[in-house]
Amino acid sequence: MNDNAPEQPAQGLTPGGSAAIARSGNAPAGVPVMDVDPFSDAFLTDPYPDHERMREAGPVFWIPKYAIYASARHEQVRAILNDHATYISSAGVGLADFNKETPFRPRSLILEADPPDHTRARSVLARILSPRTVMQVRATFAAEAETLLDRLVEKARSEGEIDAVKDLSEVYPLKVFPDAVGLESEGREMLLLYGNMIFNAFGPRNELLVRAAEKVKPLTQWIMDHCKREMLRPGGFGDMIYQAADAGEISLDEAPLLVRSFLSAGVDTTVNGIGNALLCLAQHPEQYARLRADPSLARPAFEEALRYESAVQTFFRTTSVDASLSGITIPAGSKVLTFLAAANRDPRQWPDPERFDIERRPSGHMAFGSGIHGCVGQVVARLEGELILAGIAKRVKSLSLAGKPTRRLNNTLRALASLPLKLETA
Ligand code: PQP
Repeated sequence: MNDNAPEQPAQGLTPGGSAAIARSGNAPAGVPVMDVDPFSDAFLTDPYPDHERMREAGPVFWIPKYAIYASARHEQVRAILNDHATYISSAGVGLADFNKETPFRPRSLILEADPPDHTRARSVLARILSPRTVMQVRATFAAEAETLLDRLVEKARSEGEIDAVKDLSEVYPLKVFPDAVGLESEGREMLLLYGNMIFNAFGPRNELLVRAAEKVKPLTQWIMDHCKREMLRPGGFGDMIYQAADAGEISLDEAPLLVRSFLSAGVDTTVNGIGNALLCLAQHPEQYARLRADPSLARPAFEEALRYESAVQTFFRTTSVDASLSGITIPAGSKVLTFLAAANRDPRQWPDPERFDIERRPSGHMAFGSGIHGCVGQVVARLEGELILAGIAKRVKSLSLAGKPTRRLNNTLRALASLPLKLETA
């Protein structure tokens, strides 16, 4: 029996579903069992009480609903992510096991790869997204933040409030990152729908994924068209991938797939990183007051928001061999779910983890992952977060909720649909 088996196959998509049917839900002996569905609406709406139960259950536990191993503690999540030979990515970093079923799209050359394939792709992207290269877009990113925030303050003055999601956290990443990649302006909103689909597809084939996937065909076509060299502004991040192909670092047919990684990963992540940070600050006025008094806290404040409300909540790995973790044997070929966001509030790692404290300097948080797959875009992500928070701190005396924020539930992302804010301006 499998209550996760959908009645109808989702069009053009099979992640999660068939794998869940094939797996047995029998708990392995000696492993704590957690009867949770980390992809249910209730869990995704407020994951934190369940995170605590999971951390307390043990260093590693079993989730019968999906027949997977999982960890919610910092030490084990970090250990898993840092042992890429045992816990591989090439079988997919979602629930679907690529060794048992075909990925719903050609697999990513960086996210869903192991060394040595991963190493080549990674070194190209790491150079393009390095502190050195990103420094060259800083002035442009800063100017765009200023322009947008000036407009926003005007809007807040005339209308009394803003929606920090529709007016800010979606607008800014959708402008600066695709500009840096060298993508045309027309049709960019597609990236939000595509991101929503991609991050849902790391979970099971539940309602969230089926609904996101209904729109997938036209999206996929648009994305693949815009990965072509002639669609990308010369000198942008996208074109730089083709230059790496010219230099023989990757092949010419790998280039569009690496551009696809930019388009998959570069918007919905920072949209929610920024949205979550603004929510944290609105909910903790005393913390906003400290940022307001010292805008140089923008960067550490963004970092603490990543720890406290991690935009990317989970990732899977798959064991390549029988693994042993904190005394528990995980057989080869098992899916292992890492709860990044739960590790980020593990009291074994963080003093007073439930406290949002912008001066904490939470180094070692798992919001960007860890190890060889640790976020290659983190320099860009931090830049965007810092510029928005610093720009707000300069203009806004205080922020407060003007209504109840609403969530956009996603199998992987902690995402907001709306965030009504009142801005008291100078
Ligand atoms: C969190 C790569 C990275 C980035 C891809 C891909 C998709 C998503 C992400 C997740 N990602 N930050 O398709 O290569």
